[in-house]
Amino acid sequence: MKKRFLSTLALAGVAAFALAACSSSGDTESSDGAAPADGGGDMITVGFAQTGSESGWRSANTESMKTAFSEDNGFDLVFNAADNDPAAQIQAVRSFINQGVDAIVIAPIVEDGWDDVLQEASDAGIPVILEDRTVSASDDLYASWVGLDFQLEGQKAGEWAAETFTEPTNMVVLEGTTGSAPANDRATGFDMAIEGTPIEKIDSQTGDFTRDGGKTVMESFLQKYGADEIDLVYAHNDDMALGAIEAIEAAGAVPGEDIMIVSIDAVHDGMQALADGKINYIVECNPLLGDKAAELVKAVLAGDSVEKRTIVEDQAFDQEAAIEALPNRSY
Ligand code: GZL
Ligand code: ZN
Repeated sequence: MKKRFLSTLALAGVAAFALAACSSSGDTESSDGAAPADGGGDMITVGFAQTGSESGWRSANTESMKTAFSEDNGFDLVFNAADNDPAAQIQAVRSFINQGVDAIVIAPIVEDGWDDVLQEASDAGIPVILEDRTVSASDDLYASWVGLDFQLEGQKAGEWAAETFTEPTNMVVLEGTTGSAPANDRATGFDMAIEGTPIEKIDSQTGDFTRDGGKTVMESFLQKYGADEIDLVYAHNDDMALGAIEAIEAAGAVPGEDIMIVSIDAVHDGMQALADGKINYIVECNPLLGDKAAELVKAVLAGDSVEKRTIVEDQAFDQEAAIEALPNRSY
């Protein structure tokens, strides 16, 4: 907030005193002798526009971000969760610009529609860092993105399916939020990996990354085709897979056996279902992006040059690996 504060003071004609006071505190060590968090000793005000709270993954990601953007780390965090509503999320970013925050972090619900508000942030001299999902706007409009390779996640899930299903197979897909980078790219990667295999996608519909969405869509697929006609479910995230498990069991079929399931995220409840044999394979999507995002904000505000893209590594789990990994996972 210091930048905006000073410009206001300058207008009020008390610039000399305020500038001197601020720059001298900027030069001196903080009280405990350690170098101030952001070099200037002042708190960095960050507006964080989160998608909402649609899944277990999102809770872990929000936790990671709030931990990293703490007061102890030199941040004053203004947090907004947009309840999976792209218009509300853009409104939140606009309000951060009007508040004159020092930096803005966004986990963009959908890829498109960001050009105008990102341009407004740029015009206001407020750097934007993207975390998790990304946008289709030009990368001149944001300082950096830290996230995951969603297409590779889809590809890994598809490669498992291609290896596992060598006979004619009917697959249904529970898609993530329509227009989101993970939904788009996980579909692309998976479809490429199963090209030429006997796996046929008989239906595909969005469950919006939520358990309820996954359950409702799976119920409609079971109504439409009957459990016997569905061999495989590809869920773009664990929460929808967990909803699908409920629907499959309610229909009297056995998830992981009669109808096999491949999913993405590797959140705790998904890994538990995998350990229990109700999901057959999960590709991880690492939600712990807070530290890297905070590092990028500090570097950008300090005027350092930063990588435009930072991709965080993912791994994949079968049942045995899930049983082994479960006790040590933090989310
Ligand atoms: C992926 C993230 C997705 C998760 C879902 O990085 O954006 O959104 O896969 C979450 O669980 O809702
Ligand atoms: Zn994309």
